[in-house]
Amino acid sequence: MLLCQSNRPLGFAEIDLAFRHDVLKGLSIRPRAIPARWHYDRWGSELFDAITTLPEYYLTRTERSILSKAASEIAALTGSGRAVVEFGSGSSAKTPTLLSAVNPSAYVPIDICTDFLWRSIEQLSKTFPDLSIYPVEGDFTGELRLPAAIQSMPQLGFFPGSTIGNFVVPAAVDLLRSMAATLGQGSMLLIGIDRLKSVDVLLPAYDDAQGITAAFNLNLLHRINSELRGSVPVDAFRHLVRWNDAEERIEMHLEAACDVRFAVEGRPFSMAKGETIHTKNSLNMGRATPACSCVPAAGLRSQIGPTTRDSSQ
Ligand code: SAH
Ligand code: AVI
Repeated sequence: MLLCQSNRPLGFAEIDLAFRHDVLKGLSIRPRAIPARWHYDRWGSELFDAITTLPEYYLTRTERSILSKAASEIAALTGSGRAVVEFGSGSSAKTPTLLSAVNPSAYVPIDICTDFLWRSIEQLSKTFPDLSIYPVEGDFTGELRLPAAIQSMPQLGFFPGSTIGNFVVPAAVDLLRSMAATLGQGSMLLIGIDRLKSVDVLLPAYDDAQGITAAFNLNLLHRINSELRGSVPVDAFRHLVRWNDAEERIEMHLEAACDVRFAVEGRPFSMAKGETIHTKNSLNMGRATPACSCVPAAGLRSQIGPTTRDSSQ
């Protein structure tokens, strides 16, 4: 965990246009690559939720345990009464631990997956019936305008899940700058970042025995077919996970198992057997990945961290 000090949301139509743009561009460039954020339609979010409970995916249980252990340390630094703004809230599964510790004045979950966002806050409002919740549907890679009701409140950004690891270093710095701009002067940001560990632990975390992560990755192709008039032969692709030693990162790809031809939004594409679409990076805090250096580079001041080690990390 790192705790540091420190528009306009995209609507439905703009998110659709951004998806179309990123897919058409990503299939045209070499190497082919589509940003990781498009994994999260409703089904992708359900699958990610299933991933968080897999024995191989240690990140969620480890981060939960660190949050519980560090709760009073975090609360002492933040004080109470801040509005908690969560970037990429998903199922908000880790949020109750933080909310209970910091006694917030409001909660603002931000997510690109609208369906999931609303379902999650329904659950959360049962646990915290007196808490004001202001959901924001949008893409956190740009500066967002937060709800007027919280603008006069001191804010605490929350960015768990090692989602920052999905961004290579220059993009991670830009992302933190945007988040700082979204939160405004005097805010704090709590970031959860995974530590570098053995490849024998990392690879299965992204290539589990039950094939849930494979389904999560392949779902991107189903999404292209249903939302962008695609004819991608999904069965002709396989989930491929690689350790990139030079960049010290896990990479997720979709590999063509044979020569394929398909169309997306009326545009023809062909891929030769073995060609891949790069769909995600997961970088950890390690030697070649100075995740901590992103914090000062983005103009933020580090307060604590990297903090707690957990025996299961
Ligand atoms: N915070 C949760 C969920 C992490 S999964 C946890 O720690 O378990 C990543 C979440 O971020 C997903 O819910 C996804 O929909 C969301 N997300 C990914 N990229 C995003 C973006 N660019 N803008 C907004 N939300 C994004
Ligand atoms: C939330 N997040 C940053 C996950 C990760 O570890 O990269 C997403 C994920 N995708 C597949 N497995 C996990």
